Amino acid sequence: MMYNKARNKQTDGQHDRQRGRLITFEGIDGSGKTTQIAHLSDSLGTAGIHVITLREPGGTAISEAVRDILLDLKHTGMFQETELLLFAAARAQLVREVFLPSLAKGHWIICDRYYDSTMAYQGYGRGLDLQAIRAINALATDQCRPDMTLLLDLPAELAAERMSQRSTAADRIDQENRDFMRRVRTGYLAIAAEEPERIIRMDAGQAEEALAQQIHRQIWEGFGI
Ligand code: T5A
Repeated sequence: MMYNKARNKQTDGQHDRQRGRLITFEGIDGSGKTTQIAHLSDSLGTAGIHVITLREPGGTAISEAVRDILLDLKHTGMFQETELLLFAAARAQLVREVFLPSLAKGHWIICDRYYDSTMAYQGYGRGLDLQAIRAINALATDQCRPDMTLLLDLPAELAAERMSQRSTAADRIDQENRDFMRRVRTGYLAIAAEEPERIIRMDAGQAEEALAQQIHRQIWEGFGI
């Protein structure tokens, strides 16, 4: 499905940041977000559009410190509610310190994960109350919504296979079991069905270059580049 430019203009009025653009990438662990963000950032740069690339949790000194707490393998005793609120805390800082001022200056931002991750992981994955998460997300984000979200959709088995082939060590959430990641994927698909104008599902099982070209087409078409 191609991104609906006309529809998105209506939601732009939600915040005073008309000039910048916020693109987010979502998907289960190992779905290829980091890889595709690098391709997109390069191709936008070649087109003369400078982009800021960020990741969640992270992107500010405070948010990176919260990330360390969240992903530390030692923290096996973390309660689900603590986890939810820490993700929200990291996000609240990122939105106010980086997103809103940068978007107001007209910068483009690509962010690896945003509030849809919390709905998918803490909501559908952990089973925390979805309405409560929506309210917490609203507070954390100050209604700053992405202009477009690319959901890299991949079966949990394939993502796990890719992760097992790379050299970096697993973090606390990487270590969740396959059923957890299946529920997260189901959650993402449900979220995407609720907001088809914003969230574009991409087949992340295809080859890296082919997916990069599809994403390129979506962005160029969606933003009239
Ligand atoms: N989290 C996060 C929550 O629970 N709630 C929240 O609110 C938020 C914001 C973050 C963790 O926190 C959780 C989700 C996560 O578990 P992270 O380290 O940032 O942790 O983890 P991820 O975002 O999942 O990042 P990953 O690096 O693990 O996965 P990516 O970026 O999706 O995948 P990528 O690009 O690194 O690719 C994975 C491997 O596959 C290969 C790559 O070379 C790499 O080896 N690959 C491909 N192989 C074949 N074909 C392709 N098309 C490929 N594309 C990539």
